[in-house]
Amino acid sequence: IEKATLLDDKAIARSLTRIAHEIIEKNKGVQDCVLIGIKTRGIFLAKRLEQRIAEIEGTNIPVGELDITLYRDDLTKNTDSGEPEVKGTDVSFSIEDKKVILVDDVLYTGRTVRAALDALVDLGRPSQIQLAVLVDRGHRELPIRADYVGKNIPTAKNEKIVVKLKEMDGGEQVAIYE
Ligand code: 3GP
Ligand code: 5GP
Ligand code: MG
Repeated sequence: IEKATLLDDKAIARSLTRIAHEIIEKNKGVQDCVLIGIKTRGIFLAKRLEQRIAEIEGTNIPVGELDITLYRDDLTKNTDSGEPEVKGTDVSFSIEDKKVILVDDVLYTGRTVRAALDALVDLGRPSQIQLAVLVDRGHRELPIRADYVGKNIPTAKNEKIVVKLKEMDGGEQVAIYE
């Protein structure tokens, strides 16, 4: 049951524009920065951030992809059991001594990001790893936090944040469901 729309298309666009500015500000430009999107929607968000950064700074930075899924396919039961597994990486550039900015749609327990950190360390030695998410819904189970957050959305564990992006969902919306 949909309870509320939390971000519409304009709000998503504004959040991403702000995060792009924050990335540039925090890193004093985007020298040595690379973006790596996590599986489906994080990849589209990473590509959008790259476009905005290019518009603002006039610099194109590399964008890579990580595919991380849960071992157990029981998301419909709203269980948090099952550990995330890195299924694939598509990073066609060196991350050695780079500032890697991980991008995901929703940050929840932090286990997906933990798996992503493992995969990155296997690829090389970045000088820094930062994290950008469109939504932080709380309930962390690991000491992981995001450097850039589109919107903090306090949730109950039985609630679900649905993120729709035009690239794959034919619409733009962040909504909360019960
Ligand atoms: P994404 O690939 O765009 O991140 O994990 C597969 C999909 O299921 C995710 O899409 C995500 O949007 C959705 N999803 C919804 N609730 C959950 C959840 O509690 N855990 C996980 N891992 N995914 C969820
Ligand atoms: P975590 O590993 O932090 O528990 O969860 C992060 C990953 O699970 C993200 O990649 C995200 O896709 C997915 N996820 C967790 N909770 C939600 C949610 O409520 N909504 C959506 N859309 N994705 C979620
Ligand atoms: Mg995701």
